[in-house]
Amino acid sequence: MRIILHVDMDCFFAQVEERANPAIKGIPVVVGANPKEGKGRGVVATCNYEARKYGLKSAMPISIAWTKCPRAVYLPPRFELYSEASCEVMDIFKGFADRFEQVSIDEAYLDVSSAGSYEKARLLAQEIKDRVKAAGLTCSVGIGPNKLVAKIAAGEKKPDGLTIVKNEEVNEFLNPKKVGVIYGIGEDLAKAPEEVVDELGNYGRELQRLAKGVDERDIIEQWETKSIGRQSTFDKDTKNRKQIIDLLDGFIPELYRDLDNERVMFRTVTFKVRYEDFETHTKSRTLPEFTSSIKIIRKLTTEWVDFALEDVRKIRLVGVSLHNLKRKSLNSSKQPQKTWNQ
Ligand code: TTP
Ligand code: MG
Repeated sequence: MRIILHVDMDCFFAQVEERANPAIKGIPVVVGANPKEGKGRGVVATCNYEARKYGLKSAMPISIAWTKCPRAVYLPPRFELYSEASCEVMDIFKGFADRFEQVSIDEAYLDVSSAGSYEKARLLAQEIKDRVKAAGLTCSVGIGPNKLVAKIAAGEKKPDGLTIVKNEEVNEFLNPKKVGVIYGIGEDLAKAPEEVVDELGNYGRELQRLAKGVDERDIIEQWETKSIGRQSTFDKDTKNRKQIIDLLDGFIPELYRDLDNERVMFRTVTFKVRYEDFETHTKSRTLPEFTSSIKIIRKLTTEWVDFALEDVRKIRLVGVSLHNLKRKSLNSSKQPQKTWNQ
C-alpha cells in the first residue's frame, strides 16, 4: 500500500521571524514590502494567523494590509534566515521518509509506505510534528494514498493540523471541495462524461483522474551531494613531488568553490593514488569537527603524497575528495531584524 505524507510549514516566514524574536509572538506579524503608512507598493509575502484574522494574506497589496491592520508588526523579508530554517526542518522530514521530495521552501512530500498502515503513519506524523515543535516551529501534515490527496489534506486544518484521508475516504473527502481546490478542477470534471474528457485529450484524462483523487505521480527524490572531489591522471607517470603537489594544489580552489556552492562543511578527507601498474590506494582522515578550512586539505595531501612516494612505482593518478558533508549554518538569526514600522 502506498502512503504519502505532505508537510507544509504554517505561515512560514512569519513564524521563523517569531522564533527569532519571541517578543512579537501573539501579535499580528506581516512579512513583506514596506507599507509606508499605506502608501507602500509591493505585497505581503506572508503573515501570521493573528494577522489573518484581519483578512490579511499572501500576495495582498501591502497598502491594503495596512488599512486593514495598521497595528501589525511589518517586517522586511530575510530570505537567508528562512532558507536556513527550511534546511533545518527538511533535515527532520528526511529522517522519516522512505523517499523524500522537497517541493518548495516550506513543503515536502514523504513516501512513508513502509509504515504499512495509516495508524503507523499517524504516529510518524505526530513524531515529525513533535520534532518540528521542539525546534520552535509548527507544521501541518496531510496523509493520503497519493500526492494530491496528501497535499489537500495538509491544507485542511491549519495551523498545526494533522489530517488523514484513507483510500476509501477519498471520494467523500474530495466531493464537497470547491472547484479550485483540486488544482483548478474538481467536481464537474470528476463527473464529466467520457466524450467530454476525450475531447480534452490526454491532459483531460489526467485532470479527470486527479479530480477523482487518483494520482499516480511518484515522489521525485533530489540528488544529494554525498561527496566533493577531484582527480586527474598525469600525462606521463611521475615521481616528481613538486608536479604532484602542484596538481593537488590546483584542485583546492575548485573544491573550495564546490563547498561554497553547496553550502557544506566536511569532516573526512580522502586521498587516492594510482600507481603505474594501476594498483590504487586510498587514505582517509576523519577530523574531530566539521570544517571548511582548505588548509587542512593541503596539509593532509602533502603528508600522503610523501608517503605514496616511498613506493618505488611511478604515480599515474592522484585525487582528493571530501566526505561526511554537513550543511553550513548561516547564523543569520544573529543579525538584528528591523521592522518597517520603526
Ligand atoms: P505558503 O506555504 O503558501 O504559505 P505560509 O507558509 O506562509 O502559510 P500557510 O500556513 O498557509 O502554509 O508559502 C510559504 C512561504 O512562501 C511563505 O511563508 C512566504 C512565501 N510566499 C511568498 O513570499 N509569497 C506568496 O504569495 C506566497 C503564497 C508565499
Ligand atoms: Mg506553508
